Amino acid sequence: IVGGETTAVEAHPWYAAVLRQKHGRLGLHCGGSLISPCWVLTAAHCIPDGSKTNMSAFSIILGRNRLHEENPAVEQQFSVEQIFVHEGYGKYLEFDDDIALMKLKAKDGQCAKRSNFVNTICLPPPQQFVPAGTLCEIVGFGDEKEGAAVNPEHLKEAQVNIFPDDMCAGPGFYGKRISEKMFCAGRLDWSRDSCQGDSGGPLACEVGSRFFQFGIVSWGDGCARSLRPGVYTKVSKYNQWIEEKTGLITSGVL
Ligand code: 4AZ
Repeated sequence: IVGGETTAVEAHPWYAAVLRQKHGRLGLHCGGSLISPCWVLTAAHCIPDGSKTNMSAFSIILGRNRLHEENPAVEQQFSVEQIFVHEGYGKYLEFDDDIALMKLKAKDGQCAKRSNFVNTICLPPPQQFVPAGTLCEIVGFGDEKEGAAVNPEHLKEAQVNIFPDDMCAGPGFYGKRISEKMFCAGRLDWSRDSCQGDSGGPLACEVGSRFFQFGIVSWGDGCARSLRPGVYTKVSKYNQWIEEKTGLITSGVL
């Protein structure tokens, strides 16, 4: 997260740190969000080799405030037993359908347990979206500036505005690289953005004192560059896909 501030996971208890073993070391790979006790939503581009990925390389940590400090009293760690990567990911357009699901492996019959540090986020009803200009939050342990060598030790959040679709897909912005299933968010002073390591994490907006996940951190040209806002997967285009894969239903109202 570029700009913004250090936060506590208690304020975003649905945030999931997606770690992956690489060259023998377990490190931050992506973000994700807890949408039900056993399911984490993330980005397709967070799953190397798609459905053929080595699931045992992943580790999901819920309730973590510091990247390199275990806190067994409050955090809950899981391995992954199933992964679904969207069938359309990158098929016709780079980063289109950038959405994936990871199923947590239950420990003595249970996955995530609700606490002050761990809770689920609501999915928006099908096709529902927030008006352009709405201020929403992004959260993660990703880079604090483009090309940073190290991740922040403390979880960060930033508030970003939803941009009008015609602006995001307009000349001078991303043009034809934006599909109907993506949206942009950022600040008009380009001071706050998601960045490498935040991918897969949630963009959440408060509607009637509940947080709904409207976006998944997907891509962008660099981080916090002018005229280059962060691009997010539009979650409310995928209710049916999520239901198909998980059996969860999200037909409520905001
Ligand atoms: C990345 O490399 C990445 N500014 C994530 C988000 C953005 C750009 C790049 C958006 O994972």
